[in-house]
Amino acid sequence: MKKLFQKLTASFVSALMLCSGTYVTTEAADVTDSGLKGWHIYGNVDDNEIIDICDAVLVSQFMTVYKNKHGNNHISVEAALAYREEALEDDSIEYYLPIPQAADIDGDGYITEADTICIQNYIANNYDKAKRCGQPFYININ
Ligand SMILES: [Ca+2]
Ligand SMILES: [Ca+2]
Repeated sequence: MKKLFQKLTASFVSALMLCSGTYVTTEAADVTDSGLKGWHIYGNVDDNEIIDICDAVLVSQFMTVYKNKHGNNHISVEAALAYREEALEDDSIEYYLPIPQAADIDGDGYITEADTICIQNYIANNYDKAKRCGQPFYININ
């Protein structure tokens, strides 16, 4: 188990290199206020076609940036939504979650390291430890 975690961590770190700069895609940039409404998939936080390591990296980077700005990384989904609104108004904010609700995979109302671990488990086919990752959900707001 420890070995698996180390392996996951190692691949996660190398994915940091792979994903940095690529997560801010036109798809993500096109997400507008109304882009929240509709079906989404837990874990697919950047709202592209797949759940991959880039989603976990984006959540981690968002948590780091949020902590630097606000002094804590106990980020509620509501706080991430507010930050998203801010980011859509301010082009200088690079790291935000296009679909914040999709990042709260364990359903505790907060976006934490535990959620990124769920994504990593999902990618590694450890579905029993992936919580809601991969499950669809509907956002009924404008
Ligand atoms: Ca994705
Ligand atoms: Ca959570």
